Amino acid sequence: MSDANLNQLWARAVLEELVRGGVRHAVVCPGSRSSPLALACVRTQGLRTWSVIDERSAGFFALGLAKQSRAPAVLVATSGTAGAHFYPAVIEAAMSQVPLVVLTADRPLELQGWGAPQTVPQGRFFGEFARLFADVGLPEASDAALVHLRATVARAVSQASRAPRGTVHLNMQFREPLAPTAEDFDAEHLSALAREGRKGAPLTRIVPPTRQPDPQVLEQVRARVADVERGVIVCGPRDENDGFAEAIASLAEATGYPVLAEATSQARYGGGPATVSLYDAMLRHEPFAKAHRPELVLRFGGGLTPKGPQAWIDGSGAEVVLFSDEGGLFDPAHRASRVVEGSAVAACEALGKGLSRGLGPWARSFLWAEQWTRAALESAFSEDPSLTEMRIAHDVVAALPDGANLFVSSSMPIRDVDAFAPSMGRRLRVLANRGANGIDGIISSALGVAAVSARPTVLLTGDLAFLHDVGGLLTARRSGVPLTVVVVNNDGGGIFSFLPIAQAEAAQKHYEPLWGTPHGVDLSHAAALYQTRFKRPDSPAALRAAVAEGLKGGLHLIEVKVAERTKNVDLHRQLFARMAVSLGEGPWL
Ligand SMILES: Cc1ncc(C[n+]2csc(CCOP(=O)(O)OP(=O)(O)O)c2C)c(N)n1
Repeated sequence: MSDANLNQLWARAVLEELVRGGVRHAVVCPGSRSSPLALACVRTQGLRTWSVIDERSAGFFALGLAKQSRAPAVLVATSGTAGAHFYPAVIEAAMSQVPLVVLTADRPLELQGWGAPQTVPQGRFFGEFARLFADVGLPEASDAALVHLRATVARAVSQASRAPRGTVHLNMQFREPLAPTAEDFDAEHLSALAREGRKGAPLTRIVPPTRQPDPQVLEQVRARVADVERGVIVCGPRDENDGFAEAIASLAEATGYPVLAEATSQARYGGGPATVSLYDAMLRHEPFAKAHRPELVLRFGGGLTPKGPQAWIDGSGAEVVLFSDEGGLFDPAHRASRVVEGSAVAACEALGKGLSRGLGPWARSFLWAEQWTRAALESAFSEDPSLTEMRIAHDVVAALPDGANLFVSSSMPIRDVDAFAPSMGRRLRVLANRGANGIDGIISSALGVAAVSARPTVLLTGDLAFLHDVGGLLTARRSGVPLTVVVVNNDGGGIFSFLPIAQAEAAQKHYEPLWGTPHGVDLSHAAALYQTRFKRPDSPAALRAAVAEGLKGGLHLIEVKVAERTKNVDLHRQLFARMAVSLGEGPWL
């Protein structure tokens, strides 16, 4: 299709370069100034365009798309405050290395700074959270301008996709006409390079160095591993879909080290025989924790969600080696004596070379503890059929089929999945927004994951996180993407009941209005507003049935009302204690 006007040509060049740079999904928010970009999105081959009304939801939806597909997604907003609503998603993307390309449409230079409507300074909207910002200037029908535009876009998408991945922001000015009305403009004299770029390839392909870990350092670490029997492998949050579970399983077999696998590490569900999931409970047993202090810790991914096990590692006095795919320094306690950058999978392969220790008494002691704590957990659940927050986390995970995706909101749901939903043979992809631990954009993020996955996706969320992004249900309804949302409704922020603020005498009368924040919202009304199928199960069997129904397709909201928040704290303590007690008095090794 030929370009009706210069804006069309300009916007087409941008989207062509993005697709040639690897972008496959565009999330477009409605607006007038962004019309050339919106039209270019739907007209560009190889790009799927999603329409999202609320820019904050759009930002997180794009984050979910990119998190799941591991490829950059593009976001389009009109001028004014619109693009600013991408900010929280941009922050999460920066903190968890997710590639995004933001395009904000802007008024032309002559309208800026003089009170024109919907005109605000949009340069560097996202401050240090953007890996690159460029104001690409006004459309111009010249070779120099178009080739520069194409090169700038090619550079931007490459910047978003190279380590450390994150957001790039291009601000794009457009004069009228914004609609595709025919207009005379001098395109005939343009070179083929300016008009079409390099068909099938970006104008400039920037090839970053392959990020292989340093072989010499790996050899030094490998030598330490060969010397030390009391080592552990610790896997924190990591989204990559690159055979990590298999690589870790082989490393465990080679080193004889147990694998403490966080729920969102992609090494727990479908992990190998050395997988330890219930470490939170077992490390609460002080004599057990003391007897199992490691001498060497091989850490992968981010820090562990539960504080206790992370503190156990940090306080163990062990030599800690941190493997960081993209250079992120997840070590606030400064315990790592080395940080080895580059592919974690490649590191695992190199570290295991020539070693074949197998799972001996040291690893088996952890695995034995895993069995006992698991038996205690299961027997507690079989004795009491009430739907506690821990039980919901456990049962939702257990209800998922092989290959399913689970998105989990921050605060108690992620902690409960980590603590009470042990590994199983089925492989699951478990994701959470743990870059900044926000409770914002959760429905939209999960929906983005679902949108690019052929497998079913379930979201497990707290009620405040749900209400924070309830507009995400609008995105869900309009997109037709299947999603099952399970809300643990404790009528407010349950996590705060575990913190000292809940006990502070001087803050008592302010606790509920400022921290507990009960809302009394009947979630069935949200389901009615967004035309979502709704269930409110009151038993584990009913919950499993509701999840099974959701997995068949469509948009489902499942609300589980749970015990009051203070009681939840006691229930957690009791279950943790019961699991820890199952380890007996030792000696274990
Ligand atoms: C955007 C954002 N605002 C505020 C917070 C602080 N915060 C952490 S947990 C939490 C409460 C979450 O409540 P809910 O989603 O119901 O989960 P629960 O704690 O009950 O499990 C809040 C407000 C945050 N993490 N992110």
